[in-house]
Amino acid sequence: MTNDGEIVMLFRVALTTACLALAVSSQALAGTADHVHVSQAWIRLLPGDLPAGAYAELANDGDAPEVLRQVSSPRFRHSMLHRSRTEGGMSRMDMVDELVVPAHGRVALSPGGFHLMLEGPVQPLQVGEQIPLRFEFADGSAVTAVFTVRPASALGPGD
Ligand SMILES: [Cu+2]
Repeated sequence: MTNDGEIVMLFRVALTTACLALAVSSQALAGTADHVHVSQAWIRLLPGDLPAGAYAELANDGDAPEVLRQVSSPRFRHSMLHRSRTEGGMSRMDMVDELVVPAHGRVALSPGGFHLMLEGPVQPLQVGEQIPLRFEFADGSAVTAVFTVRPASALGPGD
């Protein structure tokens, strides 16, 4: 004897399970940017209310380019992507909308080039502190890296 109600019920359970699996896998896709590795990460602490520059090396070991769209930190009210350039002997900075980390390539955030500009610290920073910065990419993935606070005289991550 067939029980139609039971079959419908089983079908519903299967459908719910399929939906759950789909939700979980899309969440995994939008999760950690596993292909992007951040190293040599440091922040140059400037006196007073001056914004701090943040520098690092981004490496992408994936087969597709990763497009950096946004950076944020719980320690700063504003985090921006900038690019320095020299124009008529003057150093200038432009806002940048995105930064492409090529497939199997790397990009340096460095003084004088692409860099992050951190403004409005929630509380004063101390040299030696470790500050988390979250990098968000166009595909919805993100990666958090820890930056070491270095003095204004620092030239690199550990000079
Ligand atoms: Cu800047």
